[in-house]
Amino acid sequence: MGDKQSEVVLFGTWASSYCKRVELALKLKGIPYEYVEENLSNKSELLLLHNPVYKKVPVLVHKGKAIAESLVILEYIDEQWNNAPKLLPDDPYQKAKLRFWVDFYDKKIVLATLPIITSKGKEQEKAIDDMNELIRVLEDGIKKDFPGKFPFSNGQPLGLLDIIVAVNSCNYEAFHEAVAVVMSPEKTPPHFLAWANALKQHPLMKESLTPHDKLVAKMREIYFQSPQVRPSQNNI
Ligand SMILES: N[C@@H](CCC(=O)N[C@@H](CS)C(=O)NCC(=O)O)C(=O)O
Repeated sequence: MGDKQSEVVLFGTWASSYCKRVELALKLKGIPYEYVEENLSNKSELLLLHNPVYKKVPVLVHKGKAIAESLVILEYIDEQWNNAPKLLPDDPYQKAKLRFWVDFYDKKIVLATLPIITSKGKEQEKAIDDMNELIRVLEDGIKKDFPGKFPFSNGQPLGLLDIIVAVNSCNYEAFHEAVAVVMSPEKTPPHFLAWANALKQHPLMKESLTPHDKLVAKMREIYFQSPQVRPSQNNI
């Protein structure tokens, strides 16, 4: 359980990319924290107390005060510990643009995974094409709004958008093995693919990514629980 003495406590669950976002931001800023692993099928009283509205992880507790929702938490971390590396740019317009693409990634691209894991065959192929089309929109948008910044490469400090993209896209090989090939040189816009690969090589990602086999097992569990995918009695 969360030790009341710790100044920063993160309530999370290991397989959640939303929680990984917060973990990465804390590590990137060098903030010491205590981690509390939640069992989502039996949530702790502390989690329900700290996030009574959504009852979800991640929750960050700083000096006894709770903050919920990963993107809110990331902005809080950047403002509260405003040492380098900065997760958001200082310039208001650049900041607004960055927030726009983070929001697009969160609302469109993350959610586009759902039709892929709840389908198979032709329907799944269509869902994969739709996902790559959204990635193309993101890639074009970033090129336009942040000229010369693409590809965000190895060696550069990670920013908010890198974190958001990294926690999902760096795992693409596990997703391929467990569910289906979504990102490939044939279908995926090249700069985005190069970005995902560069992020995967970042030392922090290497240290923080869930081991491939553990993730494949979890993704398979989720995929085969999906009613559209699970073989029905009639199909056997
Ligand atoms: N919008 C939230 C999403 C968080 C979320 O969906 N958390 C999941 C784990 S990945 C959760 O706690 N689910 C428990 C539940 O829905 O009861 C965020 O960005 O933090």
